[in-house]
Amino acid sequence: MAKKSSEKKVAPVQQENEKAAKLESFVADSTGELMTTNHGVKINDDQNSLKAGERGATLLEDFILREKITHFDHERIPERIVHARGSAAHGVFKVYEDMSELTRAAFLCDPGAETPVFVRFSTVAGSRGSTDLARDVRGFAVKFYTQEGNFDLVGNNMPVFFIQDAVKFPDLIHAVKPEPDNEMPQAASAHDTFWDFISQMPESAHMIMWAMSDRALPRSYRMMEGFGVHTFRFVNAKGVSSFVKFHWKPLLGVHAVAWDEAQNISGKDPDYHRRDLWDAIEAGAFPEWELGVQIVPEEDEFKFEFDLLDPTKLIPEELVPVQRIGKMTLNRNPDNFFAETEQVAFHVGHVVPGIDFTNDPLLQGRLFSYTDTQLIRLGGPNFHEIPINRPVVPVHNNQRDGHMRQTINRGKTSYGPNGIAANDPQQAKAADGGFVSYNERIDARKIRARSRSFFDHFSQARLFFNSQSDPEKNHIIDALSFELGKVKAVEIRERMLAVLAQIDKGLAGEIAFALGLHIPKIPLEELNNSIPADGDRADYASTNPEGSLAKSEALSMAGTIKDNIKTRKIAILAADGVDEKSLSKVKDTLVAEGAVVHIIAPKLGEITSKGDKKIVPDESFLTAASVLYDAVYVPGGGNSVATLEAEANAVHFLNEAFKHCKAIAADDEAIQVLESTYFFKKLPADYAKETVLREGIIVSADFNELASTFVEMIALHRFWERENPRKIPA
Ligand code: HDD
Repeated sequence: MAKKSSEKKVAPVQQENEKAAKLESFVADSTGELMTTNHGVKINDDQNSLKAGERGATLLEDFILREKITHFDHERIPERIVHARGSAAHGVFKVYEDMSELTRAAFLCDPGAETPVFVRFSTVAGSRGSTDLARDVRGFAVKFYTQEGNFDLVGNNMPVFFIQDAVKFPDLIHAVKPEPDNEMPQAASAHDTFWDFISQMPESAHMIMWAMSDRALPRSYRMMEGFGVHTFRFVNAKGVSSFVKFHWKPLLGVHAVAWDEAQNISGKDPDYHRRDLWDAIEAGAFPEWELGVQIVPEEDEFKFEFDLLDPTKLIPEELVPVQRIGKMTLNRNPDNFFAETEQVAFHVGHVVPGIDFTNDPLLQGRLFSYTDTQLIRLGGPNFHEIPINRPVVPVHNNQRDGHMRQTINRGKTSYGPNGIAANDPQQAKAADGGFVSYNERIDARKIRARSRSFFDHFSQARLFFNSQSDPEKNHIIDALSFELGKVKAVEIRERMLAVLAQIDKGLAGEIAFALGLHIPKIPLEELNNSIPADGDRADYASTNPEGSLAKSEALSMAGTIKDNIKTRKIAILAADGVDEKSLSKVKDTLVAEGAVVHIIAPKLGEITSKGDKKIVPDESFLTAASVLYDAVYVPGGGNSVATLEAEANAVHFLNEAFKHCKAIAADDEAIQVLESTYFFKKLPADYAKETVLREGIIVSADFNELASTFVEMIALHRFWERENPRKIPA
């Protein structure tokens, strides 16, 4: 008997919102149901095709076979040309205070309103099946289902972009994607075509510093900042506009992994970020971000050393502070990856009254691209009718027909003005929520050119580099040495050195050393090769002013939130004979602090503690890897310690955790296991006097002290100072 639909699982309360309720009407759940064709006919045999005799040929008449195979043949759609690999979640957004002085956007004016959101995070260059941990920019696209229609904030985890004009976007993407003759390398910027392009486009210098920094290797999507990148406009009910930059600030802080670790994670778990997001939401540890805005009054447009319309520039937070105006919480995983995550169609042009565009030439080009791409990717002009893309408010206009049209528009008229239907649907007055474009004054000649105010290509790249902590600077140097080391053409490497020398001579010098090259002297007017055929080089020369700000704290991740261990993954290494008290004392403290703890043993099944208690490990050394955890603890227990000490995988686990600068704790009894590692052997003979033996390593017989110090260490995320000198085996 088929189960009644009323028996279906009901979503928990915190997952309810208007969009979730609307999606529910499209959800199909086959629990307890009988199998049918797409036309509702019940299927009796889904194992065999219809044949002319038992051993005969298949009959064309077999509509069940034909329907099934045909559907299968058409299951794939083109992947996104960029940001192909992503994962998404549902959630809600709430503004803290009424923002109506700045914007008439209703969802930003009512602190009581809860706006449903759907957020998709992504890498940029890799294909759908590539790894999450590629060195790359991350997409951070938010669809707000507001009462005035959808607002999409289609941003990245970096506040600037590679290019200043959308006309160069296809060139940028062709350069970074795998090379066209052999489709190599996948999901990586470390190859000739990318750096060939970048080395001729000094406007990329600032973004390159971000892309080569640890920002390109997030520990988690939940620990990334997001940025709208462009300067947008807020417009209030009186028509007064101010410039606005959007920010997302993660409440878990901004954290990254090490490059060596990222490369390992890509092998051990290419779905690392996807899994992390999914698991956190399933566990009820809902990721949260505050929405921040930097506001610049219209009259201050020309007050800065850079042009607000230039997407390769940020507004330093020291000049214009970020006001936190609301909070977004992701609280529900999608039901179906394809239907929701793959079919969601973001568009930077989806704005609501109160939010408007500026003339940033990158933004202007994007306004064309996003609808255009959905036409091929989702197959026609009705992609807005796909459930995930529908607004929560009704849609009424005179657009009709087209592939896969779902709406059954009633009535005779699909034009306006009309007399037959009393002119419905009627246009909305501004007072009734009609969108009115900002009344910007424009008095200009048509011109195909770049504004001279965009030609300072290096001062913010230098500001970024100077604002980094020493470990972060080292990581940038290592990243550039790696990337350019993968470039085959020496001329490209040399050109890049000349570009980097404009940012910082020390930086360029270190990379030149790693590459075994000298920095060529290329004058500023010859660095930029992105000039029109009739252009005069001098008109397109980069400028390189000093810049009045030496440092901006907000650009470094060093000072980020480090006060909790919520959702951090901790490994406990154990074997038969483990001291159960030593294990559970620390485990309980970690779990109470919100961490996720896995017991890792030589094999799956059960281990037996010293006191004969059965413990079920979560992973074995075969399935787990140090790079998938934030910290590691080794409990006591004579036999367990002896097993781990002799277990190469356990020792490797610790060595690797050390190399990646993670917190390590051990029960005093388990000190032998640490002594099997390479890093512990180097301690002075009298090390036992202190419990914290060196940065991020604690050994103690006092479980309370051990657990609480371990928690503080894990909260610090990493002990990057361990990398000095940066030559650590694993
Ligand atoms: Fe874009 C997708 C972000 C410049 C053209 N872009 C896409 C996505 C994000 C961004 C997050 C994935 C959305 C999703 O998850 O579905 N893009 C940016 C940012 C940019 C930017 C922050 C610079 C500030 N993009 C940009 C330019 C163009 C495009 C200049 C073209 C002129 N972007 C696209 C696209 C994509 C896209 C081809 C591919 C899939 C899609 O739109 O839906 O239209």
